[in-house]
Amino acid sequence: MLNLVLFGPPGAGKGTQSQKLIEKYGLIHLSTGDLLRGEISQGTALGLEAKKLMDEGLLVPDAVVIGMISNKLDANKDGKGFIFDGFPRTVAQAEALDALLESKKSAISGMIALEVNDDELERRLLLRGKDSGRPDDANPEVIRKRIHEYNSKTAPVADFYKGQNKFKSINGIGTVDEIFGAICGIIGAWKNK
Ligand code: B4P
Repeated sequence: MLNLVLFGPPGAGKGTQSQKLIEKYGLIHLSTGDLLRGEISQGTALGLEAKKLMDEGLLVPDAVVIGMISNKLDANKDGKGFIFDGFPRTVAQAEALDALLESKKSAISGMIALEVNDDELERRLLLRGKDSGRPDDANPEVIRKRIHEYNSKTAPVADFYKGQNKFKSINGIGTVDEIFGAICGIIGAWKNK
């Protein structure tokens, strides 16, 4: 089973690369951002609570996203593995994910981080905001808040996986295919271990 955490700041290209990885490896894609946007579009109580925070560029509470991921793991027991996209975003989420997987006799294979500088992130997200309709992509102030949340709460998650010897990082600037090639190289090395 291949359980991959795709990591990086907002706009690093996690969602973009996930689409290509699903096709190549047949993995199940678990994006907490997509799951939360699904709750918002259905108008659930969870979605209404999440929307306020997301529109401000803030993280949603750990218990909410951990509960969503737990449900999805239970609903997809027989897959070839998972891509965790945008999750875990805090150390508490990383610890909870380890415990959830351990209870299913599984584990994270590794984390791959996409490195992109702040100016490029802001450029990409503002560009996407022009036609995505995502309120959190439309406003430079909200984008900067998301990057700040990443640096203060999410970046430490990399140390969590470094401590387990499961961390790799690559340059997230380049063509989508170049970056995909670098990710596949790392996965290939894990599979041959
Ligand atoms: P997410 O939905 O996870 O989104 P993201 O971080 O903005 O984007 P991603 O890195 O996937 O970028 P993408 O490939 O789309 O989070 C949204 C919000 O949800 C968070 O701010 C938070 O409030 C909440 N949330 C989600 N998960 C949470 C959690 N676990 N805990 C708490 N809160 C949570 O790429 C971006 C753009 O760049 C696209 O337009 C793409 O076309 C472009 N791009 C991609 N690769 C490129 C390349 N190589 N060159 C040029 N452009 C590229």
